[in-house]
Amino acid sequence: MRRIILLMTVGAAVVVSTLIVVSVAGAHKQPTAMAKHPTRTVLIQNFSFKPAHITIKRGTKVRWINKDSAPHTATANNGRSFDSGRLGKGQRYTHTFKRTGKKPYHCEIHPDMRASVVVKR
Ligand SMILES: [Cu+2]
Repeated sequence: MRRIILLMTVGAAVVVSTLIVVSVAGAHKQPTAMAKHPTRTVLIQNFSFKPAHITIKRGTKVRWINKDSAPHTATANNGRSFDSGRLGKGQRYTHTFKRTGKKPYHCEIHPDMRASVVVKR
């Protein structure tokens, strides 16, 4: 009889500790991962940005890829929002747009190369 009581006690202890472990593990579960920021690609090709004008949602990443042999930059006209620096052939630059508004930009090396990103909410 004593042995049965002992077994039941041990059994109950195992059940209780299992419940505690499960609930603690559950509390530590991460919420489902948020969707990654979408990415838009702008090619720099034949001395122009393609597409030259894009409209994106706030939080979108824009990736410029230089397809030309000539070096180019993607530089915000205001000189500080973003600046790729000199991109050689095949090089890329990514910027995440966090603020709304129209962001005109150009190539520092070829100032005739003009384009813009419009960021919406
Ligand atoms: Cu250029």
